[in-house]
Amino acid sequence: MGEILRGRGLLVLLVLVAAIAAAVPSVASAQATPPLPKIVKPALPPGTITKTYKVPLSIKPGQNLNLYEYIKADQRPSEAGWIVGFRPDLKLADGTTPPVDQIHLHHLVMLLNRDIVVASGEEKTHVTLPTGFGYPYKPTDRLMLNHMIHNFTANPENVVFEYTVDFLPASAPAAASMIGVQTQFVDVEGGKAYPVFNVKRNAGINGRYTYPAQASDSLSARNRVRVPRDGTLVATAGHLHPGGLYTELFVTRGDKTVKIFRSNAHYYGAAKFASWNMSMGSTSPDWRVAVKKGDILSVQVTYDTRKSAWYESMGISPVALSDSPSGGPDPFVDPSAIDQTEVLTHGELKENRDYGGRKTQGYADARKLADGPTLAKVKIKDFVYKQGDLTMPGKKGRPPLVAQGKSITFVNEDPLREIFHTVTPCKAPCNRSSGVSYPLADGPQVDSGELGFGPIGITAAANRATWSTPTYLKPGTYSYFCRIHPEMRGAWRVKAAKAKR
Ligand SMILES: [Cu+2]
Repeated sequence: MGEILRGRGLLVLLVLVAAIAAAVPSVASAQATPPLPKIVKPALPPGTITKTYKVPLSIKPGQNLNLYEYIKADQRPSEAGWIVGFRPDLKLADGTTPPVDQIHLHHLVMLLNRDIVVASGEEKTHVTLPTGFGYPYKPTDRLMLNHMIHNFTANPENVVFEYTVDFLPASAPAAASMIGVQTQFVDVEGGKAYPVFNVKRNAGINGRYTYPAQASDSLSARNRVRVPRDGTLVATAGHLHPGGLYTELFVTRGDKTVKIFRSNAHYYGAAKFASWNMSMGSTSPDWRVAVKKGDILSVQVTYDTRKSAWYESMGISPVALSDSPSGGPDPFVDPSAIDQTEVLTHGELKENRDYGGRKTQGYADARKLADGPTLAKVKIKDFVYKQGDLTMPGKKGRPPLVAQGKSITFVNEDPLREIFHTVTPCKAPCNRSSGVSYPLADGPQVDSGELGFGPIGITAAANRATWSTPTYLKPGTYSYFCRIHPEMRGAWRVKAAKAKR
């Protein structure tokens, strides 16, 4: 993605992304979840310095953009050495942590020169390499942050990306015996700058959908990475989105494939499978897998599809590969010698706990409202659906009508390169409070996509401003929300064709 970078300093690249992870459901589930693993942190080498750096960022109302910027000299270690640990966080300017349903960290990726070092999302998995391994670092390296911070509100915000680094200076005696690692970025949508795919409700088998294995385009093999040298894999943890159950990492040599780690999403609280309130299982400090140049690493991810569709989902298992072989079992000789124990890097985060779904006076039940006007077009402007918005009193709030067999076209008239909106059906009345699990995409399986524009291939934008409802919908009142701004709710109504009089 370096080619698209321009300018100096703060680089506002319009890659937009989208996210949404937030649009998720509130659903208790009887399905058994894996037991919660222990929180384990490898010992830090003697002489390691732990320091938190702050990168202030201004975000626009409703922003959901994929942006890049250089980390300045005073925002990073000033001497050469080894990065052995990394913990991301996002704060408001006053030092408090915003609730995830208001300011949401869709993803952040640290790039050292052209290599991804670490990546995280709202689950904020910590990276601590096994003792003795580190990412080599020099102050002259180019260090960049790729972040997508999603502002669910219509207000501008000043936020601070905070990252804490465990850093072993090259001058420390322990540095002499360190072994370098590089991250192999194994991603189900590898090679895409905005690597997402959609999960339809009820897709897969028995409410579980595994991507790309069950996708019709699974032969594209974007989920593979060739190991560049003989070495040892020393750490991995999965990244997925709400609704995700686990990622699985494999290694293939010749015609043999061995699973080397499964990273489960460990959900907390009542909204299981439907929120960011989870921690990802990571490898234990003694996990090692010896690999050879030319081996293929691949990943797949499994989502629960019983309650909701999951738009713009991810499945990634970045894995640290040592610079030189440093031991570990050969997976093709003795796969049972690979330690499959999962550990957690942190527990429940309080900012992920507001599931939403509470009763509120804020929204009408559109099923009980009188008919609005028959319209061919509904504008979306200033974060409001101009006819049938559930927050609008009086006639403006009544659902617009469309005759069965016809369409209503929604048109985004907010700034199309900055503010994307969606029309995403949710089960009526869809009038409860917003949170990390509400609303869900649990209505008819249609979706507008993100109405707006951005660079093709690196953006979440649909690259159109309009979307028309399908003509096959049966008579009824259809409620919907915006996946980018879940407090935006609306409805339209399909009327049965009249019998001739
Ligand atoms: Cu919106």
